[in-house]
Amino acid sequence: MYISVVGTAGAGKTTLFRALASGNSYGTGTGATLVTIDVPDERLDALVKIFNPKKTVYSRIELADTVAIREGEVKNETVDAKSLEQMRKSDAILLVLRHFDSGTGADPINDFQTVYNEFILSDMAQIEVRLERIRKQSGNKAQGIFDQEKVLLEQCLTHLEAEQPLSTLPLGIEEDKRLRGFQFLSRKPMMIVINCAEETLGDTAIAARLKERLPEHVPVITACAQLEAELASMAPDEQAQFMTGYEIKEAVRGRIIRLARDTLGLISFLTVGDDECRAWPIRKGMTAQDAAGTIHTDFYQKFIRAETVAYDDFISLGGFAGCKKAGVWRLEGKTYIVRDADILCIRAGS
Ligand SMILES: Nc1nc2c(ncn2[C@@H]2O[C@H](COP(=O)(O)OP(=O)(O)OP(=O)(O)O)[C@@H](O)[C@H]2O)c(=O)[nH]1
Ligand SMILES: [Mg+2]
Repeated sequence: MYISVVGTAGAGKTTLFRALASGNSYGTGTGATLVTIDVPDERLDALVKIFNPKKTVYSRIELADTVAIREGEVKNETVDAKSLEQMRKSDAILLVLRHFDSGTGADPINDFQTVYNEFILSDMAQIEVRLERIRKQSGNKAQGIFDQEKVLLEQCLTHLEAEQPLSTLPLGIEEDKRLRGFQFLSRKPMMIVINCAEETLGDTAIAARLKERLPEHVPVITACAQLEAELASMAPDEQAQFMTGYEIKEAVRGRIIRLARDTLGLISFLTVGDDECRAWPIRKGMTAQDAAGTIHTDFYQKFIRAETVAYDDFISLGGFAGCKKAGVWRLEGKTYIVRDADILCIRAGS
């Protein structure tokens, strides 16, 4: 799962990135900075205690800290190239809005609009270039395919011209697939963090005002990135006291990881063994065969059955033998819809 932290200049992107990256090393330099973080998983931890495997693999998030977005720069592609590349290949955008005064006042709504406009204009520019190319191809043998693409892109363009992000354009599965290659920024799921000063941390009014401008599905949270970065750098015993002192109920890292999983509709299935215990992130609604394919493409082709046990059953019944005895150990077929925290063992042909 790729997530880019974006925002206007001095919004607190790097500070939030540091809070999220805590404990994981990352390079510094010009352009985008990348870090890979493990998704904490209590269920995997419990299984590791039971199996004591040689290797434990958590789900991972690849996070990019990007360079500030200034008016006109994304649209004209003069923004830092590495940052733009990261934003485009992201599965989701984490937008940071400054709600602390850094000498020039703070206007999170205006900053939001700046970024949103840039995304919309950038997508429009991309579409116009593509449409121009399609026009030049007219008379080509593959005209039918070009015509279909043209209709779809013109539909997108009309939507964008009405200042609507592509994330709100309802499309069929095939059309959605056709658009994927363009990596349109305004079609990406977005999560917003309003970066507050310590004093404005309890202010809910700004989030409410922002929500009025947003499509319903865009989540907004408030946090103080500076406090969170400090918190993340502390020893665990200091953290509890710090959190009580500042009335932080849960560190922003956990909140954002959960938000990202919800926003992207992700769940995890688990595999266990003496060699490796692992959490595998998949999209909700995936079949057992698709899930098997995420482990190994061969498993998709040669899928026979998935031995399946729910994590809660596994724990409460003391393992596979107990589950078999209780009749909750199952052999599921190709079309079984995998549930969150299913423990799977894929049977595949050779
Ligand atoms: N008061 C306050 N200051 C903050 C907070 N978050 C960041 N800052 C300060 O704001 C300044 C900019 O923070 P950065 O994290 O570098 O912001 P950025 O968005 O990465 O900035 P650019 O990459 O230069 O666009 C730094 O001096 C931070 O210490 C916050 O939550 N509260
Ligand atoms: Mg920065």
